[in-house]
Amino acid sequence: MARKIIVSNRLPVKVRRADGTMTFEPSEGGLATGLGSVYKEGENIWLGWPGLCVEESEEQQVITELQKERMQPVFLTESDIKEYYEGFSNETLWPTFHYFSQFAVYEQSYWEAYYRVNQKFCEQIVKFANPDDTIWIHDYQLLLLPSMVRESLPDSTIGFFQHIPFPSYEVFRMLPWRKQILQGLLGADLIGFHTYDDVRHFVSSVIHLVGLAASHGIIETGNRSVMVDAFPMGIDYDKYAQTANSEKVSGMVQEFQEALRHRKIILSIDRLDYSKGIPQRLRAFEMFLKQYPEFHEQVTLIMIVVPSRDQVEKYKELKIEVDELVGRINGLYRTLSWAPVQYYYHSFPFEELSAFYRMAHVALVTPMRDGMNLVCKEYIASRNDGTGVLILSEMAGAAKELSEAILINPNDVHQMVGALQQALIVPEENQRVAVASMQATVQKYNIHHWVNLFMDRLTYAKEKQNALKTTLLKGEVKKQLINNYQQAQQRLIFLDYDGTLMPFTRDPNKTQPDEELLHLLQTLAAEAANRVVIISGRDHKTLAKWLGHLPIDMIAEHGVWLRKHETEWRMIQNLDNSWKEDIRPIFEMYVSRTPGTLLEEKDFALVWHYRKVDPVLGETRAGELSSHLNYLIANRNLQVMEGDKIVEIKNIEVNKGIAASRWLHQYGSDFVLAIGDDRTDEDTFRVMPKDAYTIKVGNIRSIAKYHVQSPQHVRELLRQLVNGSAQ
Ligand code: GDG
Repeated sequence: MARKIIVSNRLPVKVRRADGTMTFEPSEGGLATGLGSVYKEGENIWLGWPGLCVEESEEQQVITELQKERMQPVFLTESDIKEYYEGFSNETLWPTFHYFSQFAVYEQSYWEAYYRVNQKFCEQIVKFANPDDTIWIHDYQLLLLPSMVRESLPDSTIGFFQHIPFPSYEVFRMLPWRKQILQGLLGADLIGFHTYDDVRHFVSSVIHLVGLAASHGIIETGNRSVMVDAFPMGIDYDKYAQTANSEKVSGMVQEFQEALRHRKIILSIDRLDYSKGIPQRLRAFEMFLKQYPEFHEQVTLIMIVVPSRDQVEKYKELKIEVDELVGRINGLYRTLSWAPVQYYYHSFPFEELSAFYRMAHVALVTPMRDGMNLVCKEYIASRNDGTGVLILSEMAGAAKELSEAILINPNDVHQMVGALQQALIVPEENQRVAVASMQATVQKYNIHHWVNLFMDRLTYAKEKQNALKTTLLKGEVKKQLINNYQQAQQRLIFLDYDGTLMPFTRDPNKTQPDEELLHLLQTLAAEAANRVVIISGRDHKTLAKWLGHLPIDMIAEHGVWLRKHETEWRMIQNLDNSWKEDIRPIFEMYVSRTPGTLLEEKDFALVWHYRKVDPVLGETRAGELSSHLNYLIANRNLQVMEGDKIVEIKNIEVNKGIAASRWLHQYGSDFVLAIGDDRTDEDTFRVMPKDAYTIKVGNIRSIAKYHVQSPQHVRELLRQLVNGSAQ
């Protein structure tokens, strides 16, 4: 039976070692709760690092204990943790992805460790997974894992979710290992982020850095399509709402309020991290106290900072800065009976946290960047009396959903001061309206909703992929093809040129055939039973120059020009090309507006090539040009086509299918093979007899029966036909 495997850097468990014995305690984070419904069922498991470097002699005990909770450990050494986790994950990726590139460390040994540890995870997965399992990988520590797993388990269903932001392409491109990272992720079937902005940034990076095409959240990788979408993560709403209502928490609220003399509470909770904007928040509070002395002794800022990554230099510096700021504010404003900032540098048990949420009049959540931020959602869920004010940074993913909060820019200290003042005087009635609306959102889009939504979309992505898939030409099918070839008396072989026999180059004029290809075509065509037809969109003069000396037939310009090798070139019919005079200036205008593009003029077609320009600009202009042309060609016998980085206009009677049919009618054959990569080759495939072998290059979406990955694979197949062996 297909299983589900959750993979994350940390397992949801706290393993501790005291006096030589180890203790195991499940950790009750939101993700663990949400995914509980997934990994605790059937044979499913959660795989990750247990959070402790264990001796080899202890490993078996850890495995046995964790297996009871359906977890499988990946053991990491101290140097793995130092270089992969603290190093590459937290000193390279974390700052870059949170727009703190100036803090990013580019260290080759960190990258190597990151690669090595991702491989360790992969080895563990492969040990436990079956080929058709569903694997859900989490977060930025494991960006290379999807492709590594894909290589070992090509048919598995792989989902990936990133919990932190994906930065704009302009920031992401600064990483020396940017391309490997994107390629690592593209092994997944579904890639999820918290917000649509993250999706956009990721897709744009893929388009620019990997050179793949994407539309409507689908990236075409050649042999698979990868879905990318936004899945804003939620919290375990009921747990927060119920705990806030519990007697124990009510008792705590009363006790704490008395201790704080019933002052208004502003609450701030984060892990120690520069992305959370803690110093900026303190400065805003300091300015607020300065500007609004009437609030002195009236409000207390409870600031909880949970220790985190304290081995990393930047975090040590941040800790010192926060300590100093708190000291300064309290030093300036405190009185005998009032400390403006109640600062805690430790974490609290869950119920005390709930009490803080319940008693806070204002939650001050002002990260500089945050993938989502769950603290603000937990605050909203805990407001059991329906009051409360949320001040929320627009740089947090949560701001997209909680638009009734007071949204601020954390770089604008004056705006934050204004928001604090406003929050403290908002009438209760207005508070209730905003809180009710936000509660409805947080309740509906809770953690269970998030898990189900992601899993459903993952199933859908895989189904869609399978439905469109042509079969990869390999193994038995390939042997059969070669067999049929060998037994045939008369063979007809249609081969497209660019993208099929030759890989694309940035300059279409530089794709002349290499020696190997010429030799291969020569050998193939020399066999008496073979008729080899090159069927291309190129102009006939170029084809004649490059391939004219070979004993092959040629169809040029999608079927305008035909040449049987025994005869001269001739045109398919009397076509009109007077339209070119009207249309050429439009193409010229696009060339003049878009440096790097060029106009190719064929006898009965005009082509605009944009392979060398920024891919997004190219697509945009191509769309403009196509609609411009489509408007002009109404009632004319012309057709506009968007191909691989080209826009082409040509006579409608011309297509590769019509041309290929002539050969099919004229030459009887008991073996027909057609190979092509382009949209225009679909016309060829369409007219082929039922028992023909039709092969698409580089993409699985096609009406062809089979696909191969690249021109290299086409050549390999042709070589095997010539040599009569399947490898
Ligand atoms: C990453 C992304 C994204 C905090 N103090 C205590 C305590 N906490 C709990 C909170 C909350 C969690 O820690 C913090 O979650 P956040 O979402 O706010 O932030 P990150 O840790 O940075 O998480 C973030 C998240 O992943 C999920 O995708 O939202 O953007 O950076 O649940 O309640 N819990 C207890 N005591 C504390 O003192 N018990």
